[in-house]
Amino acid sequence: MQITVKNSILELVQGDIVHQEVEAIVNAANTTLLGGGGVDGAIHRVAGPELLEHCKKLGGCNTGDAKLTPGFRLKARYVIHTVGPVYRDGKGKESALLASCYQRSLEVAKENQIKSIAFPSISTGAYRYPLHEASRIALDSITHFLDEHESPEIVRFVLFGEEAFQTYRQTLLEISRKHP
Ligand code: AR6
Repeated sequence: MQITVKNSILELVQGDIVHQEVEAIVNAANTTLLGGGGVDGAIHRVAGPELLEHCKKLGGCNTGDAKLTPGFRLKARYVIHTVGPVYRDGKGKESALLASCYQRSLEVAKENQIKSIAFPSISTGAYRYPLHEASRIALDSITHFLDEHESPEIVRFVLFGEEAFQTYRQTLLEISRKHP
């Protein structure tokens, strides 16, 4: 499924982010940037040990921020590492921090003239953000950014599994009424 926002395409696919042929893939990392499970583990496994060596020099990353590295052995030329919030009860800064992950990743992409980018569903695995709420924040942040900046040309969400895909699909259908 895809929608057009200004000059960009926002699309949803079900699959594994490490196989995406885009210029940059986004990693759902932690503040150390030294690897972990989930998407982070999968990306490091395919990128190879050079990625960890490179990340060690970055001095970590704050929650809600994003940092760029090469993709090493990945098909993607770059990895943009962002750190999502750990979900507690939704009453704190979780939603602002999650929105910031998408915004900062897209800013980093723009600064580096990246034309195509793939995102995983940040914070909805080990960090336990409820999928439906997270999908709304993710897709709202991205459509807002594309509306204002008209870059990158392609933003792809890569959802791992049927439930995540269907949840994002439903949310994108709701949003697409605002971007016919
Ligand atoms: N491709 C696409 N999506 C994936 C993949 C994949 N290969 N693998 C998992 N997902 P998570 P978080 C989905 O836990 O919640 C790590 O240890 C998964 O189903 O990867 O932000 C880090 O080092 C879920 O919907 O990231 C941090 O410590 C979504 O990606 C912590 O986990 C995010 O799940 C970050 O937790």
